Amino acid sequence: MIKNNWHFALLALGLMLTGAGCKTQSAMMTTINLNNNWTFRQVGQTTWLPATVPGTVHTDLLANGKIADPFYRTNEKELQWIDKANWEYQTTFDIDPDLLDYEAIELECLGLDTYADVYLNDSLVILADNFFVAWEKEVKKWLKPGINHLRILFHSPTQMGLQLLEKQGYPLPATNDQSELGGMSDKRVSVFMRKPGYHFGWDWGPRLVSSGIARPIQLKAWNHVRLHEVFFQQNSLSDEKAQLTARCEVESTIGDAEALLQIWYRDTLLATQTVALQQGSNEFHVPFEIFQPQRWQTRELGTPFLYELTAKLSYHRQLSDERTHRIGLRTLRVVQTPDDKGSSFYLELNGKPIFSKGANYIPNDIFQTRVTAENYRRVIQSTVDANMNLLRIWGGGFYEEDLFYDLCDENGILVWQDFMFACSMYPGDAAFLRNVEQEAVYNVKRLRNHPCIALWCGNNEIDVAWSQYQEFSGWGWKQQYNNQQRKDIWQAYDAIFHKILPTVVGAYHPGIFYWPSSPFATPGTHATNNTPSGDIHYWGVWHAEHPFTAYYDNIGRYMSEYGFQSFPEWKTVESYTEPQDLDIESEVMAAHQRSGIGNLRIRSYMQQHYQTPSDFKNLLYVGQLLQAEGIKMAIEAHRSAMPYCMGSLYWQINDVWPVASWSSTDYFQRWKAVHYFVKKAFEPVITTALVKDGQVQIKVVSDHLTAQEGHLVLTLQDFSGKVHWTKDTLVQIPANSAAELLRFPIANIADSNAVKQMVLVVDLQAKGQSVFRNLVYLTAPKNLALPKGVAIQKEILPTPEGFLIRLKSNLLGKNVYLETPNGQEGHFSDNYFDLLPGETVEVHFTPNNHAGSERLQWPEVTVRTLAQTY
Ligand code: BMA
Repeated sequence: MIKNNWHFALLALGLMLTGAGCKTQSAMMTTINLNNNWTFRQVGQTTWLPATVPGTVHTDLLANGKIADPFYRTNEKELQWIDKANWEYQTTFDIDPDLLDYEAIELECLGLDTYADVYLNDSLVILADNFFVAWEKEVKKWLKPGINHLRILFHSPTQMGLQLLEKQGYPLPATNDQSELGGMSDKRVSVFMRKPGYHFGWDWGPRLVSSGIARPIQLKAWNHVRLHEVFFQQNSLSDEKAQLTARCEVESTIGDAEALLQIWYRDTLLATQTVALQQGSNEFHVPFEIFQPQRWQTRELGTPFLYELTAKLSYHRQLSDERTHRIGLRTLRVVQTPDDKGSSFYLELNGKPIFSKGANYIPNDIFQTRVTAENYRRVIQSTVDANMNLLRIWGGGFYEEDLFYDLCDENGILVWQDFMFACSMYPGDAAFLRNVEQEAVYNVKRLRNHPCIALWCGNNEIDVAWSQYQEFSGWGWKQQYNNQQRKDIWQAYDAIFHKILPTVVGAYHPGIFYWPSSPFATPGTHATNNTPSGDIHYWGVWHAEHPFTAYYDNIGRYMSEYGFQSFPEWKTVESYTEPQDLDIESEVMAAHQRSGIGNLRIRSYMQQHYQTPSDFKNLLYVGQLLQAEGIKMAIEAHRSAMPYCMGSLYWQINDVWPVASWSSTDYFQRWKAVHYFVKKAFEPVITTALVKDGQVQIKVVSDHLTAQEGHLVLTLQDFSGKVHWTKDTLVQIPANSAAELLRFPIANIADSNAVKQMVLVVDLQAKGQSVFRNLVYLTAPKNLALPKGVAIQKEILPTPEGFLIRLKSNLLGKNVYLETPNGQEGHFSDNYFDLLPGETVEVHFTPNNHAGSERLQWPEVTVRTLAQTY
């Protein structure tokens, strides 16, 4: 079946074009790219239309004007026929007669979605049934000089699913599969196939079940030997040296011969070894050392240093093949030490415990083939800019493109990598389990050279949903089955998540941590909101309508999920609506709100915290503030519980389409208010203030590895800037931990009438400089007597990168919201912030796609504040 590391498929060798294919060639190896000249049609139709590869049926139909934009209004509903049909794709390519002189020629399909029969010159060469792997087949005997024909038949994934469901004999839980919308009544077929779960709908995503050529296709021709795969395995690491082994997989068409393997760090030869080749697959281990190694670090610890290492394979004194990987040298452990409460759960990087600051990550588009390199750069830049050090790739999407991991490696972002299983139970027949195993081997091998990979996790929320060890916990799934079915379903779970996946991880990525499910506590127990071990998904705020302050009462060792929804900003809503749709309950807005309780929850929390605006655009804005305040409180709660709690990953950083969701940046990668709030809450040193039961409790949190002395300067001022009370306290800022600094009754500083016109400025200073400032209100925003007559002066000046916007207000400007309604699209360095009276704030505006040289369109910037919505 599988499976090549396609990352380095296109070697930096000479480039020439031939026919449809683009050819990369050396004496020993040629790669011909087959991504051109494709056409497609629905099986049974006569007309072939141009297709893009990689791509999907939906995007090809769209490009040909055959369907309307699936994201616009309720168009998604009209497109459900697409997944019921079979589709075929074809291309022709020219083969130079010389190519056939090569000993081996392989067809490599790096990703097929999903049930695909690949025909080369009318011979069936590949039968694919897994989205998540590459397919590789020796095809020399079917190739001919001149024109060759490649055709791929994609079977309807839903029709295939129905057959598999029938074979299973009873349905399996698949909570998020929107089968009704797909016209399939209660037949949830997503779980029977190895295809991204989110294609079938999710509570933030449309149901658009694609088919297509998901990743590039190429021919690879070679003589004698090739280096199929290299893993630079780190065996030990100290300040003096790193000991490594290059595990090289070599394929050979010859037996009883010698070849030479060399390991290079740029121009320095690190190791050389003569190896004895057997015909077929060979694995050779080449030990080598790096002295005075520089370490790969997350940003708060240092720089993410990368070593570019190359393994070179020579045969008969000629270079035959090479593989280059950028690796990072670091030690990384997940530390689970029993203590008086339970067990710790934290990442220790290079010997230092680190608090995981980050988010959950989903695919960037329902049609993943149209995510550009620029999109990947932006999502990782948003991660870095928000002071995060970890993203969790959630199990309902797909194993990401190599570029994603490259960017994480370069930027010092760790990755919690789920295997692709989420919120469902899966079949346990032999074919399915074999498929899962091959998928795991392929992806673990593909990703294991990346230093960003921190751990492998079996699945998302299945352990808690099924709840094997507590009859009346979980999501009520077990009770739907008879005893035999329950036994079989659990056996399948046990086989995948407790046997196959950990075994593959242990064999192919030794030393890395495997975690069976998220959340998970300890084997044989059921994880809850307060489990003192493992990780927790806390959804009491939102699902159970707990107040935001409950974030402080539901803290575990590692908070790997929690979240709150908001609508996207106006420009994004405008992209999918018409003026008559501008009501959150309208059919169109409801089609872009996939959580059944979404609008209800937003409204009820808004009533607790804000005055609900009647104007639609203001509702979007206040909805974003609401989400921002909630998530800020969660992060502050988690970080201030350090070192008991050592991780906070909110749900979710991105979106697959324009929608109301828990995301902090929307489908167009625009920052919501919450992303600005997260950025501040994840700063290395923060103060937190919990206002509850008539008390204010102030804590400090620091990620720095050394303790420091500082001053906590509290100033209570009214909205015109008049100071009513102030206090300066000498404080200790602890190293890599949190500490309470002060706790006092509100009544000590303001009477109950005054609180609605006061803001407590909590300024932490060290060495005479402000380190972090938190503005704390002593009552909910809806109760604040926000001043009328706020006048904000605005000055805009050009800078090399864009513009500087200087703002100054006469009175408190609460949640200043800057927009460029008609002008340049771009990014504000800060937004939705409170502007204290008399203070000057500078915000940078960076236009999108600004090359630096052209004349910039002067932005038209509007300024809004919360007071205007009341
Ligand atoms: C979490 C996730 C997702 C889901 C989200 C919002 O638990 O794992 O499955 O989309 O909640 O409901």
